[in-house]
Amino acid sequence: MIMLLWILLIVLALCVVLALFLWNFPWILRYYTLKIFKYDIKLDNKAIFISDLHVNVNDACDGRFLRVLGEFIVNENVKRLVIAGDFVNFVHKSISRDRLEKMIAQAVRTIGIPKNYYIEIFYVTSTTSHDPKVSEMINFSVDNAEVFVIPGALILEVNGRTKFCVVHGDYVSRNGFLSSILNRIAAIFGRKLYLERKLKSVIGLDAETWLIMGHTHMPGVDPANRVANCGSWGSHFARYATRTLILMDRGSLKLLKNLGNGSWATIYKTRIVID
Ligand SMILES: [Mn+2]
Repeated sequence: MIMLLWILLIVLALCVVLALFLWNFPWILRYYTLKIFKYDIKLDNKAIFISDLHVNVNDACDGRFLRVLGEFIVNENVKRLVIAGDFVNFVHKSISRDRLEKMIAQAVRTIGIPKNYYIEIFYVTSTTSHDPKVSEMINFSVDNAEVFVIPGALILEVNGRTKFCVVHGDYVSRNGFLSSILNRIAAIFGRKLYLERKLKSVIGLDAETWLIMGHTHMPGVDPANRVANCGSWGSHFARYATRTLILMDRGSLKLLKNLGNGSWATIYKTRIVID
């Protein structure tokens, strides 16, 4: 009898582990899919890719250090900012259009974008993480900034050619902490940016397209596999802010790190081919 109880307990535990496993990796059962939005952009301007800002939208005093972003954007004259999810610290639930606009306006001001500065902000939301839940592309202005809230994935076609797919990254592994552990373990075995590469194949992107994500809070660029991670600006359990961003400037892709005192270091630079 006790033996049977043990067997039942073990079977139950295995079922729970299997359920959590399938829950964490949505692409296995595809119990939901990523929506993909495409934009055709010209490459006469620079673009910044950034993620995991985790702006505390309920706390007006928080996030002052994020103003270095606004300064950098103005100094570099960047007119396109692409945010790969976790822009705000919120919960993944539906909110009214009015509340969404107010929340994003607060976040845009927190990162120090001047009110008179024109910029297009593409905010790609996560599908399960800290971003509010939206079901379709939403467009509105915050001061002089044009904001596009895009749920799921954004493909930026540069000069009519597909070049960048921007996504938060939770679709490949929902739990952010577990994702960072998985990428660390994979890196030990020589497979850097493993989840980025996995997601690229899950989405079915061609080898030429760059996949840019966040989520793991671990920055990196792999030009051979054309995947990159923006890092993070918010501290989380066992994961500290890397204060990094990716700057696309015509023929190059740079991973930059903010060192404080207004200075930035180039951690990585690679050439990209844009026809
Ligand atoms: Mn995050």
